[in-house]
Amino acid sequence: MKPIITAFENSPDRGRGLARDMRVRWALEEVGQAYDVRLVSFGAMKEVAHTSLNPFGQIPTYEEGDLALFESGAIIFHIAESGKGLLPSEPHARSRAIMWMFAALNTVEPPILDLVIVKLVEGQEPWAKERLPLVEARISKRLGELSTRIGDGDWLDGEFSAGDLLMASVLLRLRMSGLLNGFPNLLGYVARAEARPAYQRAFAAQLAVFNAANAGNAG
Ligand code: GTB
Repeated sequence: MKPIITAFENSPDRGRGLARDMRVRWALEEVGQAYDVRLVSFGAMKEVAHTSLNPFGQIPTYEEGDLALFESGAIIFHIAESGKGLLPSEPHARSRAIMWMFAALNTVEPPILDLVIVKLVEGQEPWAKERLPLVEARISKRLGELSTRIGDGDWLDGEFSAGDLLMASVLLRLRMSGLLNGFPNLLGYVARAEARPAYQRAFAAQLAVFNAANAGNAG
């Protein structure tokens, strides 16, 4: 059955692939699963038709028959369980890949989200300038730890997995900040992830949505 995901009707990231439908699209492309997309506006996200799928009124959601999921990590875990290359079959390697999924979402992503908040949401607060270097230092500490662990490996633990998909998605959010630049192996890691054909297809699909929504707005 073809799943349906939700995505921004007009993404505030301007098609840069930073919204969380991108990681779900990428996972679906990795396992070769065709999907449909239902686009939602910020208003529609808060209406019952959507909050019955995601009580927090956010994208992405995932519907497959009578299964409805929200939370990108849970959706990707579900997709990965289809057994088509996002989770190793050897039990210990599989557990470690799942561990890296949690590490991406629970340990690496939170300070990165703090950076988005301090820059975009709290940017006008009188204390924002003082908070920014503290947040950046916390991110750099995490990046240093991750960089040491990855070393000269291609991926986090052997073959590419759902752990890498989530970790690379999380790190990509940092591109504009320049914070990755001090870690050449993480830059290489992210570049390898972006070069994957499945990533390219997912990126093109979300960009097409943004371009269609904004056709005629140029100039
Ligand atoms: N933990 C949830 C998950 O992983 O699925 C978080 C989902 C989430 O934050 N969804 C955001 C959303 O629906 C979109 S992705 N926001 C609307 C709302 O809360 O009303 C976050 C996002 C938004 C914008 C950019 N951007 O412009 O660069 C990047 C990422």
